[in-house]
Amino acid sequence: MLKGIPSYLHLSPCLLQLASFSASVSQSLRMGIWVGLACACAVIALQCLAAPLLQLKGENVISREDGKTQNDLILADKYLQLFYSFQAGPTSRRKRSHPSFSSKLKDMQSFFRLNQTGSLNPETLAVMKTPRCGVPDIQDYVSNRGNRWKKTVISYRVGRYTSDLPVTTVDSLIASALDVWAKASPLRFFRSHSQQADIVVEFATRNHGDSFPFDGPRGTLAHAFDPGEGIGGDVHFDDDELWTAGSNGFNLYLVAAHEFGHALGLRHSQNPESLMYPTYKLRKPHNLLSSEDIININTLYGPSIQRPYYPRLSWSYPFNPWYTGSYFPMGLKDKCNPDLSFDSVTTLGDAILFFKGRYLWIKHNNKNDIKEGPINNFMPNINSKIDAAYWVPQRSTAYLFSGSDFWTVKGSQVKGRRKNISSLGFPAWVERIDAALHVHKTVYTLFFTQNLYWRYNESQKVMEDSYPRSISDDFPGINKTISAAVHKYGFLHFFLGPEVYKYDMKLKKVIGVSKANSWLGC
Ligand code: RSS
Ligand code: CA
Ligand code: ZN
Ligand code: ZN
Repeated sequence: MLKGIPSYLHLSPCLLQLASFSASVSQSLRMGIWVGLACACAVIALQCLAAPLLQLKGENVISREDGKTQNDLILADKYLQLFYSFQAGPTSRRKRSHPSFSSKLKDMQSFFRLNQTGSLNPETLAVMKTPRCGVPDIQDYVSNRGNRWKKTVISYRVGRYTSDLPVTTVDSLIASALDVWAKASPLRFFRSHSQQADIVVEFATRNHGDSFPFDGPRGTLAHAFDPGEGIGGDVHFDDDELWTAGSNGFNLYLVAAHEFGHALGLRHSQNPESLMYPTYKLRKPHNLLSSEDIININTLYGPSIQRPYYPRLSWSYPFNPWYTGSYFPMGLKDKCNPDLSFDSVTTLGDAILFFKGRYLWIKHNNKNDIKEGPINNFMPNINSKIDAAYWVPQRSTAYLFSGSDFWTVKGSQVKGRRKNISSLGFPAWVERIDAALHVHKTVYTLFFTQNLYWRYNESQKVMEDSYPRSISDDFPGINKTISAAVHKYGFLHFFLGPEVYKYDMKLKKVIGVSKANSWLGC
């Protein structure tokens, strides 16, 4: 895989040698001879981008009986080499009727929905002479997938903005464009607030430091680099275009969604209905992806995970109260299973609640007895597994999360209807919360989702701007998915499966590990 070449110019080494098409074609035509194409790939790729308008202007020097000029034939030859992986021998020794020339010509005709004659007719030549960017069609057609990220949680940030749109509009169009792919795949995107990010988005004009200058208004609108280190995955928009959120210019959401396809490793499609089609087309904002786009992203990353259910440490007979057929207390033996883990843990007044499946244990601080039973024995409206829970003492209110919804509980009364977590400021790609805790004596609630955490300000009721952040960066020693979390006795307690990590916020380190079931007196 060639790194650092925008994905839409992902050329095979052979094609790279020919990527100086525009320059070398006109030169070779002028000279009337085949020009050696042994330049270094980077230089050639740069030339390709520097002259992306591949307008195949022959000088029609040598006429031939069949009406085509020698120039047309050289043009066709080079066009097929550049865009259709045509392996050429020296022109003088190769017959134009050679099957591979004809079959590559058919490929090209098929891509442009021309009659597949395999011969260089005027319609085919006209298409070859149409201005276009250096997008190799057939390579995309044969394999629309390239390199891939070796992870599913991908960070992004916007570097330089355009002045065409307010910053907040750009942010939201970029987030929506990423969401197009998040919905169709297991990929999740989060905005990085540090310099480091997998996908860096920038608006730039002409020469902008990556050897692939933009071409001014129109022509190429943007480019993106294949997944990879450094510039890999980055997306650049030509700021000489007029960027809009509507149709009065180029729609940033549509172009960004296409570019993010490249940044995830997708190539062009020949289907005009596909988002990965190589030319700009106004589309309805919903269901941007064709079934081909979806198949291609799924082939790279697997199918989408809608409202995933990750069994953390599943209960097995006889420990699962639902398997026992009994709604009633399981007895000391069961809750003292060393493999016991909780879905969520929260304080509530002077009690601690432990949720597992649809079961609940309630332990009062100064009492040894533990109340237990199905959650709806205690909160009749709730019949679901609780993924995360926290309590805000100032309001004497608990919040219980299940999938992308949450309930507000005062006392044991469920208040109002279940709400969606988007009302707390979570973006659509967060589909469930692993754990939550309220840091007592502050206004902050921390939410944990996979390897990220978020900070919510309970007093202003806003999710703080510089979040999500990485859990392992800010809580050294907490490197696994958090099953449950609680702030108690002045410490944070992270339940990672059957273990509990006691975390000192001042020392910023784990100061002890114990068994989850020790909290139930085992
Ligand atoms: C990409 O594949 O990542 C880039 C692609 C893009 O910019 N395509 C050009 C495009 O559609 N431009 C529209 C404006 C010019 C129209 C004239 C004919 N023409 C991103 C898109 C798919 C969102 C391709 C193109 C069309 C082009 C060109 C390029 C003339 C150079 C010159
Ligand atoms: Ca342009
Ligand atoms: Zn660039
Ligand atoms: Zn493209």
